[in-house]
Amino acid sequence: MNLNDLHQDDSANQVANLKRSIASKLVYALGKDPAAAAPRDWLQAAALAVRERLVERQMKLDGVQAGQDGKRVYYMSIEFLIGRTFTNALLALGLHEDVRQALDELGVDLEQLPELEPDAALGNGGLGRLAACFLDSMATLNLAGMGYGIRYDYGMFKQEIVDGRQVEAPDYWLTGGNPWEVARPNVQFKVRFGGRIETQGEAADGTANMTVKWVDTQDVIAMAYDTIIPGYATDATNTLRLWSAKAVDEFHLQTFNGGNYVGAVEEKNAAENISRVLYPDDSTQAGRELRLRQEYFFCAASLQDIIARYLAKHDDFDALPDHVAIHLNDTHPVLAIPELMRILIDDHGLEFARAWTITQKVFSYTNHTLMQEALETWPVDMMGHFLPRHLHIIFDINKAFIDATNEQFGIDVERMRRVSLIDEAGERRVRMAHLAVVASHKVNGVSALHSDLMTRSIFADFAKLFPERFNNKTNGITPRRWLSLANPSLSKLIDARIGPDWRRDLEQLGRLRDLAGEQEFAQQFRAAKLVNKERLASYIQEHLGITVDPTSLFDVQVKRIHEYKRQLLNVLHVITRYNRILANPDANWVPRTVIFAGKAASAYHMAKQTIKLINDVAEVVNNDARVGDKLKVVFIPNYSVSLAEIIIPAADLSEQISTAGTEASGTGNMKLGLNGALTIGTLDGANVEMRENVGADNIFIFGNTTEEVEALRAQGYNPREIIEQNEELRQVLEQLRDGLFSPDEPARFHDVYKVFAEWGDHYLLLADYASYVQTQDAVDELFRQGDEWNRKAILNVAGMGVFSSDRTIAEYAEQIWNAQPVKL
Ligand code: HT8
Repeated sequence: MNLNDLHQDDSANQVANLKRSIASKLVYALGKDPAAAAPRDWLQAAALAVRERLVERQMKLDGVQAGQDGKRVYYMSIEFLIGRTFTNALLALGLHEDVRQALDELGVDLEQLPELEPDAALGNGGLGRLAACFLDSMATLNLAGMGYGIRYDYGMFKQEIVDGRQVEAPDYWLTGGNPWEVARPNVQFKVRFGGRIETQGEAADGTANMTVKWVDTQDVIAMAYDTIIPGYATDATNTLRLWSAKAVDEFHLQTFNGGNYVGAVEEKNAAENISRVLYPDDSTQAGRELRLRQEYFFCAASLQDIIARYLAKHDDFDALPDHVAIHLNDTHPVLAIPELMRILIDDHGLEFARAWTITQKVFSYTNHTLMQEALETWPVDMMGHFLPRHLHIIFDINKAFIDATNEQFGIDVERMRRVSLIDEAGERRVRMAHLAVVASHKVNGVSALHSDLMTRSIFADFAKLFPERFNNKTNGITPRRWLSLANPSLSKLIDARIGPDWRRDLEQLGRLRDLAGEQEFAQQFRAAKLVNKERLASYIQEHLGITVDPTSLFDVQVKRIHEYKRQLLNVLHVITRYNRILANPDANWVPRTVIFAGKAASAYHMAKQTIKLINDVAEVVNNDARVGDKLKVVFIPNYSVSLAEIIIPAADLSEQISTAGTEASGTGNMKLGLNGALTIGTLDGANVEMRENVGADNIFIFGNTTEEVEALRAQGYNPREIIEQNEELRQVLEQLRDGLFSPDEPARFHDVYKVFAEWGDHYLLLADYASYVQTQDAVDELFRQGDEWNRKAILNVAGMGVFSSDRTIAEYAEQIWNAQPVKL
C-alpha cells in the first residue's frame, strides 16, 4: 500500500474525509456516542483526526530523510513550553476551514473547542518557549531536527491568587489523555545510576587503554513519547521525543526485593518519580539530587537513541559529526558530553583522544544567563555517588584540557584555577558551563549585548583561549503562533495589504512602513488593536470582576516575577501616579490600565511579596473613588502560553525594564513589539537590537546603560542619597513602609522598603526611578496624540521582521550546525 492512498485529499473530498475520521475517532477511539459527546470529546476526536494527517507527513518525511542520510540536529532541552497544539496544527496543515466545515456538519462549533485544550506547560518561561519556537522554525525550514526532553507528568504549576497571594496548584495536564503524543513502547532504553566502576589494565597516563566497567547500578527505563511538530507551508515535520521514566520490569522487582512487596512498589515509585515534575525555578539552579537524576535520565536515553539511529547505517564513528549535531540548550543537558565519551570509550573501545575529537565536533552550546545563582554546579560527591564513571571522565577531560592549555599558553596557576571544570574553593563542585564550553565547537549567547558580556565576564578566560568558538545568535519568535494565531484581526489586515507570505518570511513586514502614513490603513490598524483590547477586557471582567476601559492605555508587564526584571520599579511608578492623581485630580490624565502577569518560584520570598504588593496596590487604587477611570491595576493569574496569546495582542505599552546587563535577551519584548506595542525599556538584552530595527524615535529608552550600571556599582552605589534627594520617591517608599497599601497589616511590606533603604537596592531600581517616571510622562504625551502613537505602533510591527525564529534557526543551521534542509 502507498501512503498516498490513505487520504485522497482533493478539496472536494477533504471535508467529507475529515467528517468521517472525526466521527470514527469519536466512536471507535474514544468510545463516545455522538449524541452524548461533550465539546471536550469532539476536541479530542478532531485532534486525533488531525494527528492522523500529521503522522502521514511524518512517515513520508522519515522515508525521504533515511534516503538522504544527511545531518540531523538534535536539540536537547530540559524544557519545551509548547502551549496548545490544535489551532497550530490546523494552521500548519492549512485545514482550518475544512475542519470547521466538517465539525459544522456534525453540529459542532469549532470556535468553542480550542480553549478546552490544556497547555503543554513543560517549561518555566523564555528558555522553554524558545525551544518550542525553534522546533516550529526547524520544521518550517525543512531541517531534519528533533527535540529531546522530559515528559513531565506535572507541568508548570497553576497559579491561583488567594487573598492577593500566589498559591501553587499541581498541573496534571495528562488527565484527559494527550491526543498529540504517540507512545512508543518499542523505544525503551535502560538508564543506569549509582553502582561502582571496575577497571582492568591500567594505562600509563591513567586514561587510555584500560577497560572500564560500570557495575552494580540501579536502573530505570526511559520510554519514548513522540509529538509531531508540523512545519508551516511545507510537508516537513519534526519530532519532539520526550522520555518518561518507568521502573524496570516487575519480574526484576520481584527478584531484587525477595518477597518484600511494599518495598518493591516503593522502589518502582522512586524510579518513576524521575519524570514526575518540572522544577518551577526559572534562572536559579535547583541543586537537588532529583534534578541531577532528571538531567542524566534524558541525556542517557537520548544518546542511546541517537547512537542507535546512527549505527543503523554506519559501522564506525569517524563520520558521526557529519550526521549528528547535538545542541545543548543551556547546561541542563551537559551530561550528554561525558555520556557520549563513555559510550565511545567503554562501549565501543575508542581511545580517549579520538573520542574527544569526535565529541567536540558534535556538540554546541547556548548560554542563557550570566547570573551567578543560575549557573549550574554539582557537588563532586553527589555526582560521584550517582554517576561515578561520568565523574571520572569529567576529571579526565579536565586533565587533558588543562594540560593542553598549559602546553599552548604556558603555565598560569591562577588561570588554571579559574577555568578548571572543578571549583576547588570549599566543597568541590563540577562547573557545568565550563564543561559545555570546553566540549563544544561553538558557544553562543542570545543577543548581541549578552554575547558580548558573556565573553567579557563568565567566559573571559575561555574567549581568550578559543576566540573562534564564541558567537551570537539573537533570539527570535515564531510568527505563526505569535502573530497569525494570537492576533487574527491584525493578521487579516496585514494579509489584505501585503499578502500572507509574511508567515514564512517575516521581513516582508517591512513593507508596512509605506502604509504607516496612509489614513485608511492607520484607522484599520487601530481598530484591530481595539478588538484585541476588548477581548482582553472581557477576559478580565469575566475572571477578575474588574471593569477596565478598552480605550485606556494598556500598559503590560508579563513575565516571570524576578527582582532583576524589576516589577517593583513598575509598582513604584504606579504608586507615584496614584499620588499625582490624588494631588491633582482635575488634570488631563491619560487613563491607564496597568496589567501584570507572571509566576514566582515557589520558594522565592521577594517575588511572592511583589505579587502580594501588586494585588494590594490594585485593591487600594481600583477602589478609590477619587481615581475613577484614570488608573486601574490588574494582576491576571496563571500566566501561560495560552494567556499570553490573549494579553500580548492587546498591549499598547510593553514593559522591558530589567537592570541593564541582566536580561540575556528577552523574547516577550519581541512578541509585544510584533503585535504593535511600543516598548518602554532599558538598553538590555534584545531591546538594544529592537531599537536599531524599529528606530530610536519609536521606542522609549530610559535608565542607566550597562557601563553606567558597572560604574555606579564600582563607585559604591548609595540608594539612600537618591531617596533623600527625591521628595516624590521618598513619599512612595514611606507609604510602603507605613502600610498605606496594607492597612490590615501595616508592617507587611517592611522588607520591600528595606530592599531600597537598607539592603543596597541590588538591581538599582532607584538609580533608574526618575528617568523611568519621566519617560512614562512622555508615554502619556504621545498616547494623547492618538494618530502619532498609532503610526509608531505600525512602525514597530514593520521593524520586527528580523526577530523571527526562522532567521535565528537559519543562522544556527549555517554557522553552528552545518546542516542543510532536507530536499522534499
Ligand atoms: C533568559 C531570557 C532569554 C531566554 O532564556 C532565559 N534564561 C533562562 N530563562 C530565560 O528565560 C534560564 C537560565 C538559566 C536557568 C533557567 C532559565 C537555570 C536553571 C533553570 C532555569 O533569562 O533573557 O530570553 C531565552 O534565551
